[in-house]
This record gives sequence, C-alpha cells and structure tokens, in this order.
Amino acid sequence: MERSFIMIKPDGVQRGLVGDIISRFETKGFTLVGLKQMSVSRDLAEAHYAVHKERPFFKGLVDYIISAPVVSMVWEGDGVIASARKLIGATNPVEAEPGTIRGDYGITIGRNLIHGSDAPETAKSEIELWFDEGSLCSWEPTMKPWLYE
Ligand code: IDP
Ligand code: MG
Repeated sequence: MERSFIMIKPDGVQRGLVGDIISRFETKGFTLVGLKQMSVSRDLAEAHYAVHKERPFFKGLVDYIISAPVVSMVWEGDGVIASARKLIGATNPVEAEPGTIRGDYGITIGRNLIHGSDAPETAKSEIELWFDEGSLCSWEPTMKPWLYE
C-alpha cells in the first residue's frame, strides 16, 4: 500500500489547525501509520528542502520550518501521494481551490501550512529522513472493506 510523508508546518500548529488537518486525511479514508510533534533541527530542514537550496526563498523557508514545532506524519492508502496533494491544494494559497487545506486557511506562499510528498521516490526518501525504521505502525483498519472494493 502506498505511503506519503505529510508535515503540518509551524503555522498550522500555532494556528490550532492540527486537529482539522488530521481529520481531513482520516475522513478521506487514509490510514495514519506515523505521527509525532517535534522541533526540527536546521540540518533536517535543510536536508528535507535540499532540492530548493539554490532558490532565493531557501533560507527563509528553513527559518520558518524550524521556528516552532511541526507535526510529521505518514499516511497510507491507495493513491495517497497524489490524493494528499489534492487535499493540500496549490503551493500558493492564493491559487489553491476552496475546500483544500491551503485554499481554506492560507494567504501567502511563505506560510502555506502543510507539506506533502510529490512522487513515490520523494515519499520514500522523506519517510526515511523523518522517521526511524521500525517506528511506523502498520495496522489494518476494520473499515477497510468499506473503503476498497
Ligand atoms: P510544495 O510544498 O507545494 O511541494 P514547492 O515548490 O516544492 O511546493 O516548495 C516547497 C515550499 O517552499 C513551499 O511549500 C513553500 O513553503 C516554500 N516556497 C516555495 N516557493 C516560495 C516562494 O516563492 N516564497 C516563499 N516560500 C516559498
Ligand atoms: Mg515540493
């Protein structure tokens, strides 16, 4: 079953949106297999966003991610990587559709509330970066026959 790394960024935590955001993934039908609130080191934030290290916003982005706790999660389900990106909405909240997390709660690209892996390879590497091997909890929801044909 596919897995995605999802992180509620410091603004989502500070604004009290953790419960709402988790609820959106839960009610969609995805399965939570990893969850932790944590302070992020500069090294970890830089490694996570290494692909953007030459971009002008990189330092501000890293400063933002380490400025307050984040909630790191791994969600599981068929198509969860692409589906989570849809639940999250466009990178710039001004362009994100109403009904998406960024569309409902965000105003600016520099405070866009949440991260979601963008492809199977990045999901795998991000899960390895953020979670120790063996710390994820695989389980079989009893409602599975009501979610999958
Ligand atoms: P994504 O989070 O939707 O995958 P990316 O383009 O991969 O978007 O950018 C990673 C993160 O970098 C964004 O979520 C946002 O927090 C930040 N970011 C991207 N572009 C800008 C910008 O122009 N100004 C400030 N922050 C930015
Ligand atoms: Mg990205």
